[in-house]
Amino acid sequence: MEQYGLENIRNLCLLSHNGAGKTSLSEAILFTTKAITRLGKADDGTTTSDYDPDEVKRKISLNLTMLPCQWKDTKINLIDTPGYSDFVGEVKAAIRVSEGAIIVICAASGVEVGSERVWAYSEEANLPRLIFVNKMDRENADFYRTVDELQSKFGSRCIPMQLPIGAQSDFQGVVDLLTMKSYIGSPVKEAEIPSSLQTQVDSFREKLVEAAAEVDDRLLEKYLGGEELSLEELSDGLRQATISGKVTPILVGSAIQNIGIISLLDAVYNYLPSPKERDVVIAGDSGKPGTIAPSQDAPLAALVFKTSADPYVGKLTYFRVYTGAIDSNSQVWNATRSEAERIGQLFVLRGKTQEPVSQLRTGDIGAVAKLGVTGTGDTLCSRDKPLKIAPILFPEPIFSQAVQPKTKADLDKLGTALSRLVEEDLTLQVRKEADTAETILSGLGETQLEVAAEKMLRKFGVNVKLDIPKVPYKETITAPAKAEYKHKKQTGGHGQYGHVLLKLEPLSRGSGSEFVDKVVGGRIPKNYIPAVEKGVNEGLHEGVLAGYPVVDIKTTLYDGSFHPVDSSDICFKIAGAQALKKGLSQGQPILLEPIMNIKVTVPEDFTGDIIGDLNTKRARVLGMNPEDGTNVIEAQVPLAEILRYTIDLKSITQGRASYTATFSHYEEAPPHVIQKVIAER
Ligand SMILES: Nc1nc2c(ncn2[C@@H]2O[C@H](COP(=O)(O)OP(=O)(O)O)[C@@H](O)[C@H]2O)c(=O)[nH]1
Ligand SMILES: [Mg+2]
Repeated sequence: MEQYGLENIRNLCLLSHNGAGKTSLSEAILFTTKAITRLGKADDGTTTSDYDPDEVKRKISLNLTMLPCQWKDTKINLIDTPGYSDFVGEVKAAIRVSEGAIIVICAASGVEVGSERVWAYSEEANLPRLIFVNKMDRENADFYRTVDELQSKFGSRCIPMQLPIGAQSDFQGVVDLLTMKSYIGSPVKEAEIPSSLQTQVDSFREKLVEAAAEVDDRLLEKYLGGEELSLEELSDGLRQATISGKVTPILVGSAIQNIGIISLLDAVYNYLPSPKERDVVIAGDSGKPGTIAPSQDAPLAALVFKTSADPYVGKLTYFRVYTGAIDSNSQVWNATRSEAERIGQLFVLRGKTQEPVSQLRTGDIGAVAKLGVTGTGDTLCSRDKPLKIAPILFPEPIFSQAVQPKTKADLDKLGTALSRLVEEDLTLQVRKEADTAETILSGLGETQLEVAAEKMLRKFGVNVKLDIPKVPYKETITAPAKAEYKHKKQTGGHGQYGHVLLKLEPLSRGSGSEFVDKVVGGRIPKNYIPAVEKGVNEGLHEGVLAGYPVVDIKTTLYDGSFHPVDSSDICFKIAGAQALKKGLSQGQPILLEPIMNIKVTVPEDFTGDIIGDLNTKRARVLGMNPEDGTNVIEAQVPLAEILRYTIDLKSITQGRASYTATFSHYEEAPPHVIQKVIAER
């Protein structure tokens, strides 16, 4: 097995809007580097990357996929990622373990919202990147329009280092502005620069040379002095500029036609950093982050960035080594959980293929099966020198569905299946809603939850239906009321007798419920009082309006009577519950609904549309804070109105907005809502 030095590794993720061609490009890269011998097609579900049955079925990527290959003397750990916003958890994990990224842009569709999003993520992560303008062969492909759009959205640092030769059905190849050579066709042939392109080539080369010279004073001086810079100097300058983020080189090609791939690989090789050039961010002592240098000689530190669960293969743990090395059949220390972990056979994954390896060294990425305690985000290290690598920050769930098992057998296996899913995808969360007795699965969007449900069936044989969650309404009274109930029965032997008088009073919102015993003179013996309270409390579980729990109420037991032989706990419990029911009906009951605080972050142009939509949702807008180009709208809105808000927001803004919601308080529901809820009950 070949081992790669730190300088000879590139951990590289492909990022973009869904459909720009990442998966097709990853396939072309594997083919060009001879990691595979047949070029699969995304549309046929035959790519190395989209091997998962759910991906094949939907013809989109749902998971990050490791696709290592070799270019020259360097190992490229290529990571394909999904473009849908529902799956950003995978994108975040891929970015976290990469030193560089290729942002793929469709030459016909331009810079779409998903690409703006991943651009922002790579900015956050300080990730050097290249832009690949793909699909130059497509109808409507326009390189120069795309470059203008890139520069207006991401700034003038986006600079072409190639120009296309021809476009659409006439797309033939690329001109490299650094080497000043043309490469056409597939397999690629070197050619003359077409004379028709000369003016453009000269003008774009000028800009590239200037940008490459600017990062280095010595080069700049030479350049300003009118001296010609050598290819090596230019290349060095461009490398520095790219790694420092001052320049993002734009390359061009067609994944489907396998054009521009060699130049792209050369650019990855020449201009993107190796693991050696990035310090490792660790969670230092006392929680303060620090950095350490990546080193092969240091003790082991590896970050787990993905866990996949398979009922047959078992659990597969993906990790990246940041310092030291990890060996097959060894023992390591999980610093996150403070537990030892046995490592079996190590693998390098390429799509679904697992290649066994004996060791993985600094900078490299691999996987291991069947770990015991380890989960995504954990650090594996040496017990003598424990440390924690800064964990991956995943977004909080914003969309929830109720999970309903179809049969009793499905119900029995539901818990296990759900905990596996949540282990695999840290953007999913499961909880039991006590008030509605529903199991709630939350995530980032509808597609993600649908895929999760399909996975449960396919992998764990659990059949579920997803539904909009019930709103946990509550009930209360608005007027004081008195109620009396006498439970009296004469059957055969000795009878039943319990008699109570209750006073009910409304309490302020958020007070809960209170029970007070004001019985005097032993009119109900002390030992029966707890039974009355129990009856009242049970009665409070189901209100008289629509069966929702009753809150914010004070119940006073002030009188009653008993029978020396026929009275019992159970009789007083029944009397308490029944008296409460009568009292609730007389207390002008109302329905309370949960109100949420929401914060919507939206581009300024959409502010009006968002406010308009919120107004149709019975929202109270509390404030607006403009922040360079975006607006943060704060509002209170009933939960019932925003159960599908992610979907609404996406359609209003084409995915340009995001929001968070937290519970605020309960509030009286308006009459039309009460009527609807009662009718549904
Ligand atoms: N014409 C053309 N189509 C492409 C090219 N690259 C990808 N596609 C098509 O674009 C669609 C989405 O491709 P895919 O690789 O799945 O995109 P991803 O979502 O970014 O992974 C598929 O129908 C591909 O066949 C290209 O270079 N030229
Ligand atoms: Mg894809």
